[in-house]
Amino acid sequence: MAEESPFPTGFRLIPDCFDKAAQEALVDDIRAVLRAAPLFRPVMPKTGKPFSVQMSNCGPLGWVSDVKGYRYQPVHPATHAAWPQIPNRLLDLWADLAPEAPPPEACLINYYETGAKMGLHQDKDEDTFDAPVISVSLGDTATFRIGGTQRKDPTRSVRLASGDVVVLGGAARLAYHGIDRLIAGSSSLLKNGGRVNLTLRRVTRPAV
Ligand code: MD6
Ligand code: FE
Repeated sequence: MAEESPFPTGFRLIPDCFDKAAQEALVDDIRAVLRAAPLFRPVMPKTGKPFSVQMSNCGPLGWVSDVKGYRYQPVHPATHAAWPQIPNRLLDLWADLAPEAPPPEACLINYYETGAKMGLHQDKDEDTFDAPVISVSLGDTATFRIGGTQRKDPTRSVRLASGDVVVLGGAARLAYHGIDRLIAGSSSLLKNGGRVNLTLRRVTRPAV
């Protein structure tokens, strides 16, 4: 059998980091965020092609994409209101897993309906790559693909189930990664199905 490419150093998967009760509490937190900052469907820079996922954010900064490009901004693109605060449950997760890092400034909320996917990308719109990116998956299981720091590097895939946490730190901070597909009906956490992924990031360099 062909050997699988190794996970990059600094990639960490924590299965079942949130138990069922904690997942339900987190879903309630996110529903409250989305009432204030509704999901929107971003479009690709230049082409204007819509993403298959819908997005929102919480935290002082939110990641957006439109025909002008990718960027972080302090307000929702449609309502122009400041993003809601990052729920304490997620700040606690960050403090546990990245105790050395300054606090996260952005939490991107990605909502996948069945059939949605996310192409291979690097998280590189931040001013600093010192802190890790930490993600939480909720709802249907997805296949996550991860490679190296070059797009052509070999990749491998791993399933992310509800409650799983991924840390991309160290050499894996700039690893290419994406979501190939969802396994429809694999979770009953979200009443309409689908999957939510939350990614916590530090965006700015802390003042020294
Ligand atoms: C997703 N995740 O799981 C997409 N980025 O839906 C990401 O793009 C991601 O899981 C950086 C770090 C962890 C991630
Ligand atoms: Fe990412």
